[in-house]
Amino acid sequence: MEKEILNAKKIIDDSTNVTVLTGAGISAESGIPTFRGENGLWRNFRSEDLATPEAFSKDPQLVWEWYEWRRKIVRDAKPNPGHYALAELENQIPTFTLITQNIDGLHQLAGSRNIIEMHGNLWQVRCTKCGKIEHNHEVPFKELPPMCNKCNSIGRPNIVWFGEIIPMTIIDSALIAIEKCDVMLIVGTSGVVEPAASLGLIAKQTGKPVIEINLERTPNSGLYDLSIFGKSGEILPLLYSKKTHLN
Ligand code: BJW
Ligand code: ZN
Repeated sequence: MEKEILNAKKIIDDSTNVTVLTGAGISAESGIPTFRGENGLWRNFRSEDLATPEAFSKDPQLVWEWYEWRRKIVRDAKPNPGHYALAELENQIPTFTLITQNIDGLHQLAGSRNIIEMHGNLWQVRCTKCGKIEHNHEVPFKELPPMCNKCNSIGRPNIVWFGEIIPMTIIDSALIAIEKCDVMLIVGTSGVVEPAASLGLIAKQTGKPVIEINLERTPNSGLYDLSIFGKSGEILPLLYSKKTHLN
């Protein structure tokens, strides 16, 4: 593993434009359950049963209770060394883009700035009728489901569910970041949910080196230039040179 880490470090050191894609694995060491691990279950429901517009139409209360449970976990969580390492990398590299599938906001808390949230944000509620988006940090909610303060219709999480389309502006920004980067890092994602799963492959097809950091192999592992298996909170801090801003 030491050899892979040195190789990855060299590629990153030689880069002036880095794009990173993160998934639930980077927040695992902060105590936030991943989706496809055994800890990803809530009351015996899988995320695929709850993160859909159909589940919300059928039982909005149930879906909101799931999100309320997750909001409590995230409220009590702190960024871990993996999040901080990416924030530090952003300080050291002239152009840096962080594409995340996570909705937990821990990258922002760690200090990352240029972030593209592909799947939305846990702290935003969107009105199902007028579309107004409100920031809401209540845990627990004063009323569940939360209602729109403009038109009093039911609110939903401002999150992209299965079968829903990610706004084109977000996909475009992610593709531009990939097109312009010198290297792409893929951290803590199982690589099964599209379209995020294809981003690393797009980078690869356009000739960019792609480095994966994941606890275990994924279906895409063999396709990348370098795979480093282990905890992202332990590996990411090893991947950048500890430069001061003066040199
Ligand atoms: C560690 C670690 C440590 C642990 N250190 N690592 C093409 C083919 C087939 C299907 C589709 C397709 N295109 C679209 C689809 C349908 C669907 C899809 O992809 N389904 C698949 C399951 C097959 N995609 C969609 O519906 C998307 N919409 C779309 O494409 O619209 C157009 C369209 C619509 C309909 C048909 C066709 C086209 C929208 C996807 C939205 C995903 N939303 C979710 C949930 C909502 C958010 C929420 O409530 O949180 O987002 S799903 C869930 O999975 C969540 C995550 O962001 C996402 C990805 O999961 P992630 O991050 O990879 O987590 P895990 O748990 O899977 O993996 C964690 C990894 O970390 C593991 O590998 C561990 O080993 C590792 N790990 N500890 C490092 N310490
Ligand atoms: Zn409204």
